[in-house]
Amino acid sequence: TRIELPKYSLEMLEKGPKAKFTVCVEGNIGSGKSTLLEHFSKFDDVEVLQEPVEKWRDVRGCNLLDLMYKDPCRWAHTFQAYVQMTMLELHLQSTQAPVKLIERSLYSARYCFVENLYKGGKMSSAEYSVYCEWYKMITQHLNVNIDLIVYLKTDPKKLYKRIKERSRSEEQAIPFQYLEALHNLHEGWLTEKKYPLPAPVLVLDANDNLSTMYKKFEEHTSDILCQKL
Ligand code: DCP
Repeated sequence: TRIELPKYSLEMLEKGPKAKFTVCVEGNIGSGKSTLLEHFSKFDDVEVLQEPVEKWRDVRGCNLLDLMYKDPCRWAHTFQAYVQMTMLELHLQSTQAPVKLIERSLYSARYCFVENLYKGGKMSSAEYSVYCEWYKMITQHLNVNIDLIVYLKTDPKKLYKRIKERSRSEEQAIPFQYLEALHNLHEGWLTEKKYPLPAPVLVLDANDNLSTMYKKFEEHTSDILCQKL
């Protein structure tokens, strides 16, 4: 007997032929991922899936994002375990449009954030190993394929300023060194190929102001949407 799955079909869960062109937008905290998503959401053939930050801020009343920043040694693993689950939901979510545009991915959580927390002593070896075993199981057996990564590369000094300006309360105590370490890990993963890369990478310099960034998005529309429009 086949087990009935509540939300995902077996075809979606198993690695199978890809139906969609899936693009993930990556970049450090405050690099402008949401701006890019908002820009491309106006195209009919694109379905945008935003990172579930609001879920992380309210898990049955608990603000896990806040707990993670306030006491990372206690909460980093719990937080990243939940991020992994909610990101998997985005990877598996079925969409109608030919292009599926996702904010971040399981991969940046693994190779940038978790790596940083572990190297910085905020996750124990046991916690890191449990996280990595889940990651391995998910990426080996479920359909988390992506076709393109758009990397918004930004100077961490700029990001530090932007984060202060947007004043998301949980992020106000983020030290500059944290952004610098995350920047180096994004670079290591996306440009220096120190970790496995699931797709080709389009690098966009994201240091510019908003109007210049919108122009860049327009110039790169066909690259980002695989000329499907
Ligand atoms: N975060 C984390 N671990 C992850 C993913 C995110 O600790 N695996 C944290 C970092 C930020 C918050 O969650 O405090 C949101 O992170 P993002 O950089 O993904 O999103 P932003 O909203 O900062 O993106 P942007 O400003 O580029 O639109």
